[in-house]
Amino acid sequence: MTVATRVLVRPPSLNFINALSGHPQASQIDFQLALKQHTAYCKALQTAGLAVEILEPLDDFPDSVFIEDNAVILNGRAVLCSMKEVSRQKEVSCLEDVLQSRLPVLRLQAPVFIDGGDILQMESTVFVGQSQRTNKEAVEALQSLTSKQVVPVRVKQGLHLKTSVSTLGGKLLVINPSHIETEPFRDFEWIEVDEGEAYAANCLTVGNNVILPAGFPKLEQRIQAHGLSTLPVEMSEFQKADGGVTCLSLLITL
Ligand code: CIR
Repeated sequence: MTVATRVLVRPPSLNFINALSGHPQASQIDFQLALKQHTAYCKALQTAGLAVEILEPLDDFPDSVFIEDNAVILNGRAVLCSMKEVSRQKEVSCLEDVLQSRLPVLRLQAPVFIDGGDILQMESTVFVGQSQRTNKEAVEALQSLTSKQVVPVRVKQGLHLKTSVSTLGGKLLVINPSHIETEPFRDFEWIEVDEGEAYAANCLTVGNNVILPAGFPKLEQRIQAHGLSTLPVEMSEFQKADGGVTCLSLLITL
């Protein structure tokens, strides 16, 4: 399994309070608290062993903190996403230059629509959420770029595939089975999140460390029972903008 050693993050800009969101507390985002939480998140990435590169905040793009959605790193190449949300499309162009100096870059175009939050990469399979943001054309486009099997997964509720499934490494996943189709994961073992802990189904594994939102003790204990270390981070302000821990970083695997 290729392990990421570098990660790109983009701190929230003042405009973050206007992020797209269906969350009932979307209008109550506290920008200063979001900044503080973002800094602590970066520290957790470092603790997990990653070299963290902090990009410039983008004042014009409220959702640009969710950098995971802008690109997919596949086979040592950066695949720039064709994002369905008009307000997010130019985030991708802003990232293009940054990525071009680091690895080969290619860009997907409509009729493909894809957000990085819908892409879950495992050892020999790439799972692609079929969500409000990512279509079947994205499955075909990614299949033409990798020899891994590319498998569509129906997202029944929630924004993205990875809102409801995360890898813990190897063949182990965390899943919220009420929000996504589980049949495509039949060859995997998984921990099911409890009712009330659905938000923690989005967590970020780096080697033996799992970064997860703070306040979900049942899941945390079950992850630890698998011999993994947990790094809880406060995520309240990003949750109000429909984002989770994976959304805040772009892992570079070469
Ligand atoms: C959006 O609606 O696009 C942002 N407010 C949230 C994006 C979260 N990203 C992710 O799950 N990968």
